[in-house]
Amino acid sequence: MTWSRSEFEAQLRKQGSAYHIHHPYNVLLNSGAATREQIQGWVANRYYYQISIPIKDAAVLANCPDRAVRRNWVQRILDHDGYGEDPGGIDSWLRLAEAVGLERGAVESLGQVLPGVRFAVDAYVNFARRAPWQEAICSSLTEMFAPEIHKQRLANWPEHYPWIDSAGLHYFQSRVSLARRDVEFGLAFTLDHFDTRPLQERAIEILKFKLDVLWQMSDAMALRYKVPT
Ligand code: AHQ
Repeated sequence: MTWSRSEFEAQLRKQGSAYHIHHPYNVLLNSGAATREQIQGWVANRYYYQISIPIKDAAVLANCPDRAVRRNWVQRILDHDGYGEDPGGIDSWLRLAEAVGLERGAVESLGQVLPGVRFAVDAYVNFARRAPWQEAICSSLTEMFAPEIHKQRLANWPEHYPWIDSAGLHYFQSRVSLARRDVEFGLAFTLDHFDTRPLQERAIEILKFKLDVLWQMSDAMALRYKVPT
């Protein structure tokens, strides 16, 4: 029996209980108890995710013959790589890196990126390369839960980590509205495209895969930076 549109959306949103906002690493970061090393390790490792997003989105475009979808999706690459005067999200992440006491060059060298982080991120990029482009669009829907995690950082980090220059938090601020904009398109597309019960179940499976990508990244970092899980 095919889920109604609202039931399908509810089933997607229900997966939020597995979002990495609930991972002990994220809980620690927002509790104020994270050490400088745990924060620096997280920023240096997450950089690999950030530089991989435009590659992932370019893979979606490369597989997508639908001009209207490409016109919307291409914006995501510009959001990260920058466009014109806007240096973009990857540059903002490097500003975050400097704000937490890391050297730009050291972060760009990827020298601290853990195998488990690299493999999880590469699994996401390779999924976007290999899967039908409609499935890759669906996999971005972990962003349904992203505004909350960015707002949480903006609310907690300045109070808990006064040593972090608040200008470095600009990336989180920018993502609150960009994630909402991304989800507006991605969710509507997913609700339209996955229109039989088997396809709807597949969409849930895809979302669970991407939730595992994010969770695994935090697991790898928790092991290396001694965050109890
Ligand atoms: O900064 C993030 C970002 O640019 C994206 C793009 C999107 C995608 O295409 O999968 N997902 C995503 C996410 C970003 N930040 C993560 C965070 O916790 O800071 C959350 C992540 C996501 O929810 O998928």
